[in-house]
Amino acid sequence: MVQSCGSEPQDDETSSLWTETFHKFVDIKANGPSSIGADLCLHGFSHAYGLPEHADSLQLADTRGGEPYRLYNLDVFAYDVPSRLGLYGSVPLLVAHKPDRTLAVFWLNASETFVNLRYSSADPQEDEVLARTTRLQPETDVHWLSESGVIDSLVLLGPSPQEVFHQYAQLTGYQALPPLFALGYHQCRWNYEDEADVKAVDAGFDRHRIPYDVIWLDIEHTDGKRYFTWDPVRFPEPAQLQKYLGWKNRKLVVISDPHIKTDPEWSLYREARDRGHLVKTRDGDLFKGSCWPGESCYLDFSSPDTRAWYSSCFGLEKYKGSTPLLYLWNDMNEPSVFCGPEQTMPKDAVHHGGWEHRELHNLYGFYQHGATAQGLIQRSGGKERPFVLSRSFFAGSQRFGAVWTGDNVASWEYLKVSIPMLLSLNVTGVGFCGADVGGFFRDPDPELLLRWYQAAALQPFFRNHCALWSKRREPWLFGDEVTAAIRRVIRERYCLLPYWYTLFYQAHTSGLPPLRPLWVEFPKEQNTFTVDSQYMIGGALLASPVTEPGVQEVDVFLPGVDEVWYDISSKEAYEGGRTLTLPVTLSTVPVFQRAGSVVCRSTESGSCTAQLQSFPLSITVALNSQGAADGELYLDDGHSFDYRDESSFRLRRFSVRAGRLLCRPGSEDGTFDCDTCVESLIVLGLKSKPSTVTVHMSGTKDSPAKFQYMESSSSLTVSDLKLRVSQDWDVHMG
Ligand code: NBV
Repeated sequence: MVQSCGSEPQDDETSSLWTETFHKFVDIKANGPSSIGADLCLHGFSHAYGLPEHADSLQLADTRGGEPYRLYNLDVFAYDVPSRLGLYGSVPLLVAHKPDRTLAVFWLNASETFVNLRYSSADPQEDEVLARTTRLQPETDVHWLSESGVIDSLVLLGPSPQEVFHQYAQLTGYQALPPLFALGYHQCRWNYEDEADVKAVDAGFDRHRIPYDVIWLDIEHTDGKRYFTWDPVRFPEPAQLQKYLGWKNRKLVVISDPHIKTDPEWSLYREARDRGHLVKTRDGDLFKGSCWPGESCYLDFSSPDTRAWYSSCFGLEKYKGSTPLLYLWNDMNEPSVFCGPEQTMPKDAVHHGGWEHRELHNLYGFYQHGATAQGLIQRSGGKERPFVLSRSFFAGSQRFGAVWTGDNVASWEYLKVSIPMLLSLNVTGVGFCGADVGGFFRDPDPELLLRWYQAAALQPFFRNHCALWSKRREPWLFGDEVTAAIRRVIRERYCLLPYWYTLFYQAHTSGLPPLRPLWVEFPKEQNTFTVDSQYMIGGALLASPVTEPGVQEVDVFLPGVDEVWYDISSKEAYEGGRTLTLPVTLSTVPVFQRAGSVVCRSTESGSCTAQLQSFPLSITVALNSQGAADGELYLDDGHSFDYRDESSFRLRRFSVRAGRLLCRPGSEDGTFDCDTCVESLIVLGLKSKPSTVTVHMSGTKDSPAKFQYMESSSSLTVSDLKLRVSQDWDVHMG
C-alpha cells in the first residue's frame, strides 16, 4: 500500500482490526489493535473541567447522547461553536471540584483519545437511586479511551485547587516566565505586505499614541514558503527592519511552520533529508504531504537529533536576516497536511525509532514548540528568555511559551467562547494563551472589535490577527470614538503589566494560573462552579467582559457573601454574594478589585514595555472589613535569565494592617538593582479621613505625605511619594 498523500487505496480492503479505511485513506495497523481504556468514578463530584482544546463551556458536559471529548490535534479552520471535536492542541488533564476538594486525573497518552463523562446529577432519576443507595453522594464517571500506548495515569489529590495546580506543574513543568514585551500588545495580520507596510503600521501606533511591542509577519514574508528565508522583493533588508523596530524597542515575530518544501535546490531541505530529520512512510520512503509550499516533507521533531538540529537553525549565523530581535511563531503543527486524513499526517507514518505517528500524534506540535524555544535560548548563549507562539500543544507546552486558539471567527459567539477556552487552558497549566482579537476569519464590526479588545486586554496573550481575506484591522481604522476606546484599553493593559508580570512569576514558581475560574478563588461557593463568562485575573481582580452586542446594562455576578468588591473605574464598593446590574456604555469594561488585595500599576503606559520599567508605580489597596490587604510585586530586567541564574529579581510584599502599609521583602527576594518608585497610593474602603499620613523609612526622619480623602467613595489618595520599591518602608495613615 502506498502511503504518501493523494494515493487512492489500491485494493478494496474494508476496515478490520489491522486495517482501517477512511474515505480514500487506508491506515495499516502494523502492530494490530492496541487501544486502551479505563473507567474512573469520582465520588462526590459533580463538576469537571479541563481537557482542552474544545470550543465549549468551562464545565465539561455530560457526554451521554452526544459526542465524547476528542483529543486529537487537528487544523480546523473556523471551527464549530460549541463543539467537543478535536482542535489544535490537547491536554489530557481533567480537573474535578467539589466544595471541600479539588483533584485532577492526568492521562499521559499522546495518541487519539476520547473522554466520556457522566454526571449522576445530570439525571434526576439516577440521582434518586443514588440518594437511596449512597446517601445523596453525586458522582462523576469518566471513561478514557486511547487508540494506543500504555496506561500511565495519575490522580492528583489536591485537596485545594492551588495544590492541584502545583502538583500538576511538578509533573509537567511550570509556565515559562515570558519576557516582559510578550505580555504587551501584538499586531499581526496575514500578511503585512512588505517592509514599507510594516514601518507604516509601526508609525501608525506612534501617530495614534497607542502602545504596542510586537509586529508579526505571516507566511508571505518567506521566499516561496521556505521558512528561515525572506521574500527578496517584499523583505530585502530584514535585519535592517528589525534594527529599525529595535530603535523603538519593538520586536518582530515571524512564522515558521513544520513542513519543508521538497526543493532539492534548497540547502535546508537537503540537510534535513540527508541527515534523516524527516518523517518516513511505513515503507521507509520520505513521507510527502502538501501544505503552503506545495509538496512538502515534515520534520520529525520526535527525534532528539532533529530537535537539536532544528534549534541550531535559529542560530544568528545560520538564519540569514535574523537578529536577536526576531521571535517565532509555530503554526500548522498539528501537523496540518492538506491532503492527509482529517487534514493531518497518516497514523502509519513512521518516526524516529520506528514509532508510528499514531503513538505520538498529539506531541508533534509540543516538540516543535520546545525545539524553537530552545533555538532562541541557544542563539543568545543561554542568556535571553525566548518567545514562541504555537498553535498546537500538549501537556507541558507551558514550559515553551504561548499558545492561541487558532482560526476563530469574527462573531459574538466566538468572542464569548474564547473565555471558557482560555480558562480551560489555564486550569490545565497552559497559562500564556489568547484568542485572535476581532476573530481570524471574516470582519468584525466596530462594536465587536472594541468589545474583543476590551476582553483580550484582560487576558494573558493579547494579539490582533486576521486572515488574508479580512479587511485591514489596525486599531485606528474604525473612527475616532473606537480608536480612543481601543487606545484606552491598550494603555490600561500596559499600566496593569506590573500586576500581570507578577502573576506570571507566580505561575512560573508555584503553578498558579494567571487566569482563574471563579471557583478557584471561591472553592466553597457552588454558584461559582458553572460561571464561565467571568474570571479572576490572579486573586485580586474580577473581570466580566461585555460579550453581547447593543447592551446598555450587564449582569455581573460578585461572589463571596462576606466579600466586598470595588469597581475599578468608579471606586464604588459592592457587597459580594449577589448579581449586580451595571449600566454600560461602549467604553465600559467591568472590572472589580477584591477587598483585601493590593494591585500595583504603572502610572503611565508609554509606547512599549521597555519604557514601562522607568515609570513610577501607583498602588491600589482595597481594604477588607478588618482594614487589611495584601499583595505582591515582582520585578526583574524583563528579558534575561539573570533572575534565575543570579537571583537578579525583586519580590516585594505589601501589607496593610491597622492603618499601616508595609513594603517588605516577599517570600524570597533577590538582588535586582532597580530604582522603581511608588509615586501614589490609593486606599479604597477607608472608613474615615486620617488626620495625617506619614512615611517612615529606617535611617530617615518620618515625613508627612500629601493626601486627599473622598468621603463619598471612602477613598484616600496619597500623592507625590518617592518610595523605592526595593527598600523597606511604611506609610502610616493615622
Ligand atoms: O499562516 C496563515 C494562517 C495564520 O495566519 C493563522 O493564524 C493560522 O491559524 N494559518 C493558520 C494557515 C491558513 C489558515 C486558513
